[in-house]
Amino acid sequence: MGSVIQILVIVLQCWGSSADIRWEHSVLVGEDVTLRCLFDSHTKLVEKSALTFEWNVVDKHARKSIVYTFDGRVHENTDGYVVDELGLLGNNASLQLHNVTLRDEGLYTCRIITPVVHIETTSLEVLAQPSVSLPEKAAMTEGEEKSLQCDIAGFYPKELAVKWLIQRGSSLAFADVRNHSRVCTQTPIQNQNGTYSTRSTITLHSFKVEDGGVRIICQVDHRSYKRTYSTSVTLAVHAPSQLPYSAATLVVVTSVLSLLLVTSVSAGSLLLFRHFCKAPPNVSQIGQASIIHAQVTTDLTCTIQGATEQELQVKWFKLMTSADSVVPSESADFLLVSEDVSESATLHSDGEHHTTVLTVCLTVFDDLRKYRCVVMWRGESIIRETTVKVKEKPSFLQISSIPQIPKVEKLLVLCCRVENFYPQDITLEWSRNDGEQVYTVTNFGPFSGQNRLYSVWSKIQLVMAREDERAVYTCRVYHSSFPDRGYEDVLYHINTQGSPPSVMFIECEPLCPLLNEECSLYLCITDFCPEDVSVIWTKDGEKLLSGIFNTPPSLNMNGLYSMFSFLKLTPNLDDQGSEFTCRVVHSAQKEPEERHFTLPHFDLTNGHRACSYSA
Ligand SMILES: *[C@@H]1O[C@H](CO)[C@@H](O)[C@H](O)[C@H]1NC(C)=O
Ligand SMILES: *[C@@H]1O[C@H](CO)[C@@H](O)[C@H](O)[C@H]1NC(C)=O
Ligand SMILES: *[C@@H]1O[C@H](CO)[C@@H](O)[C@H](O)[C@H]1NC(C)=O
Ligand SMILES: *[C@@H]1O[C@H](CO)[C@@H](O)[C@H](O)[C@H]1NC(C)=O
Ligand SMILES: CC(=O)N[C@H]1CO[C@H](CO)[C@@H](O)[C@@H]1O
Repeated sequence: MGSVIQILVIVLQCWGSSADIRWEHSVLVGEDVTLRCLFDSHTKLVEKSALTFEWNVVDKHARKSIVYTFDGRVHENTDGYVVDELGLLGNNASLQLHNVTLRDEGLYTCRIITPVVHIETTSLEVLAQPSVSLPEKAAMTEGEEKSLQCDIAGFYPKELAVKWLIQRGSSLAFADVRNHSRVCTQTPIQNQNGTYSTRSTITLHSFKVEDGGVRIICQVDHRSYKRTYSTSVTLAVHAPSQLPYSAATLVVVTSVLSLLLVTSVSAGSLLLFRHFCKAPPNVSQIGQASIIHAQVTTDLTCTIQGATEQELQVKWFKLMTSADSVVPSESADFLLVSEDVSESATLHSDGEHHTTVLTVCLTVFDDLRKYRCVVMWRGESIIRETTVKVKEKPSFLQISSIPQIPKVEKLLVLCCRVENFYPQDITLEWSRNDGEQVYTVTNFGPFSGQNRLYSVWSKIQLVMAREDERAVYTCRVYHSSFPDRGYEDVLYHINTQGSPPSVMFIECEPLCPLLNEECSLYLCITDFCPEDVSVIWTKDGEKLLSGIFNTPPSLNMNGLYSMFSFLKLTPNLDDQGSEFTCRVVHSAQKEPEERHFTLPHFDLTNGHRACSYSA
């Protein structure tokens, strides 16, 4: 058998004067492509009947299939592959593929016996260009945090790099922690159609109100692009309003506190540092945050003592199981594969004390993934391993009631909705007036939804007694994603009267409107119930009918509604000094509330800017 193969090979080599031509070709999904096969161009016009050839393809999974055979006539022809038979007479057996899909990727071989053997091979790479989207508009309040998402969908191959840039006037720089921003990019997730999608989030904080605005740029590098692709959004930074909420302040305070804590811990460890003789270095277990939230960058840390930096080499690995590969693999019992992720790690050294930090950004799909830190020292490997547990806080946590305004002696249904959390384990407890437990509870779920997240609803129903009129019902949600106490309370205040809205002041975006350029006036209306509210805009006493947009009232965690009302306008010179009024009418008010805004005069010498504010 062996000798037969050998002879065949020799024969092929003797005949195949032009054998083994190799090409490489990249094509985008949906395009057409022609794979070249031009045989024996010295002799013209072969007899079609004297011609035998085949086209075969070896795909990504090393499966070979024959897509076209011909010996005087077509024998086999898989749909979608075309060879122009007239072209054959011109020594052209090129294969045409229409509307290429990811499945078409592979190594294509054309093998012709005329009787001279001719082999021509094309490696076809199929690329899918991502669609990249950023929000159209973005605004944030000075002193608060703002996250922007860049969604990148439908690309192939998986490798893709996302970078964020921040542009202020003419200065342009990559976003980094020194510029008050954090970036978190997901590992790409495979879609059903074989392409990948990912999301990158930039979180901005401590931004200051500035003239001219800030542009936030999401930059994507992918094999399917000829050059780097960029898309951007303008960020408007507003001065803080008098809103009572200060969640952002809380976040800032906690991060400052944790920073202090980290600093003092590492200062403490420095004191422990000593010189010792050359025993293998001490390598700590891998340290990690007590709770790792999905989509938030987090550090895995390992400290090494008792070796110089030159003697050490540190590598980090992410361990993957076959479960990570969405493409069904023939060898399903695949061994653990490790991916070297040392690129995302840093090593800080202080004498013989070293800290290696791997920064990761995980999704719930990474839950229970193992990470390994390998310290190499004088030919020895010291290995530490950890398993990460990824949590996602519920994105929605509210009590809704039916009816919206409870009535004495009538049925009242309260539904506590906790949506999009991970992992599945969750406990809900109802209580009345801080203590009395409510036992007749119906739970729905947890049911699983998109992206591996879970949701649960919990319902109680009661006939409202007169003494219930000022009662507070609490739905306490216990979930491992909540730090510290391990639970969060959602409150429902029974209120048979309804709550009138708090009406803020009218604000303008941009802060200084420009002549003949669109701007928006907006009003924030908060904490009202029931949700019906009427908002009327007037200009110099005349009711306005167009340019008004009201956001649908959204339910807050306190059971009350909030909304924004916008008025879009393009001011011209006649509009200077006009008075805009917004009137808010709600059933729980004693009388309607009005807010006024006077359009300032344009300063024609200063870029037609109108600014009544002294910046
Ligand atoms: C060979 O045929 C293909 C179409 O089947 C055509 O696109 C190509 O130009 C031809 N090549 C030559 C050299 O004639
Ligand atoms: C290309 O193929 C896709 C999916 O196979 C199909 O939806 C689309 O209509 C095709 N386009 C053309 C131009 O044939
Ligand atoms: C594949 O699916 C993704 C998301 O489901 C979509 O964005 C993309 O356009 C699809 N691509 C193709 C080639 O069908
Ligand atoms: C490693 O730790 C052990 C126990 O804490 C200690 O006795 C030893 O001296 C340490 N070695 C080095 C090189 O720091
Ligand atoms: C946009 C911006 O402020 N970029 C700055 C980010 O930080 C680096 C280093 O401190 C500066 O060089 C950039 O100008």
